[in-house]
Amino acid sequence: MSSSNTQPGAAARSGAAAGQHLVDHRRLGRDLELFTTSELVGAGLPLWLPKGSAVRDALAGYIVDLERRAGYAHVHTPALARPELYQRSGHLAHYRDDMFAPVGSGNEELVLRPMSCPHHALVFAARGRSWRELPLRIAELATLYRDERSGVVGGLSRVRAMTLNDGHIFCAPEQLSDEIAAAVDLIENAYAVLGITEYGYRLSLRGEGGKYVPDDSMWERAESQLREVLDRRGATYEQAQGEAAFYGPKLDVQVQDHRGREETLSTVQVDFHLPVALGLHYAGRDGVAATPVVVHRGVVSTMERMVAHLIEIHAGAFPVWLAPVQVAVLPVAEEHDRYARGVARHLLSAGLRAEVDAGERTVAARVRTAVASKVPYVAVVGDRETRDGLFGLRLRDGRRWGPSDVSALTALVARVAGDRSAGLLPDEVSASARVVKR
Ligand code: TSB
Ligand code: ZN
Repeated sequence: MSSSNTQPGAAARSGAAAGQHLVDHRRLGRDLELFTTSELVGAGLPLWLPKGSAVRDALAGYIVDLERRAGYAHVHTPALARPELYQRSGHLAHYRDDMFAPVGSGNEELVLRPMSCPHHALVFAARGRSWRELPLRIAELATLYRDERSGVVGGLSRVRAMTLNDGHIFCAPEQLSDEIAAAVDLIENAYAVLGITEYGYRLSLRGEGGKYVPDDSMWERAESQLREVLDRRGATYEQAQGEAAFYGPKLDVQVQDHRGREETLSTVQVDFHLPVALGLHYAGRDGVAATPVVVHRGVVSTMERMVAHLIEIHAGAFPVWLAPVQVAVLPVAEEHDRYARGVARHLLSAGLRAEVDAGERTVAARVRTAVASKVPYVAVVGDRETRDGLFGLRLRDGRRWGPSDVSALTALVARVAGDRSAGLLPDEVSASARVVKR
């Protein structure tokens, strides 16, 4: 696997060799109360706790906003469909092993979808389309179900019910390479904001056997389009036979987990098959009906796999905008509770995530808990703070900022979160003398 290989000729080196020591997200997920599992629910079916859900919702909000700005239209489609849809799309012939058995409802059978592409194709086909509407970019945070073997599921990274940051671009053949490149740009932008620096590209090609739709010329065209985009960027990439989707080759973004095992995070896939299988058409410039090409892409993967990876690379110390609790407010004694709650309410009403820890334990013990939970900012309020209305923040990295009034502190945290900055203080504040090392 190569590292940050957007640079031409970047040396192939593994994330582990580059010095990344990742922590098992399952352990951190439990310790930080992000998610849990229950035998009563089943293997590969994690329950997101409030703190994990806060991280996930921040991620989802970010990616939906990024897509909207990139010209995507978001839809909502059901996680069920009649088997006939998956018969026609080819999933039942080529992807059945990964699908749950149909569920009955009276005398009608329905399948839990393993992918949302057929549904999005029907969004395309909701009415006649013209070449003027292309590329039509349809996106959804799509809930999918895959019957992964219970032996291979674990934590959040491989699950059986998942929500994919999914999107399908319906375009004319001559728009294909620009759309692939734009999807790769979105991935690189998102990785920069999420703090993902160790990754490599993989061109996933078909292998032997009947897993793949036949039609050699289609596979060759799709593969050469992906190669052209990678080459144009000067990116290095690995190739893997037998890792394609059944409908076409993929440009996969590979990362490593805490065990050094490689997994696919983002993906961009070229598909000439689905539009034919579902009879998609648009009126071409010359008035003649033409068949679109589909680009399938997942920018930040499934919420499950991406949050697992973010937990591991940040060791639970998420950037402020993703942190489940952004500010912990600790009253020194009972008489400071009211004031502390007012501070938290002020932060909450500014859209921030704040929590009051007014437990029995000493302030020092509660500070230690907040630090162990990787909370970016801790505000301790005692006599002086309550009297003057001025207080300081202890930063996760050991620095301090303040004292200042609640409005200024709220504005500071809101700005760091709103900018989705990697750091804990805006640059010009960070440089100021009011920041002292502990
Ligand atoms: C991108 N039809 C395409 C879609 O339009 C698709 O479903 N591709 S996929 O099968 O490759 O899945 C997309 C991404 O979902 C993968 O790259 C991977 O990051 C993630 N994913 C796949 N299976 C699981 C799983 N069992 N648990 C968590 N995430 C998964
Ligand atoms: Zn798809």
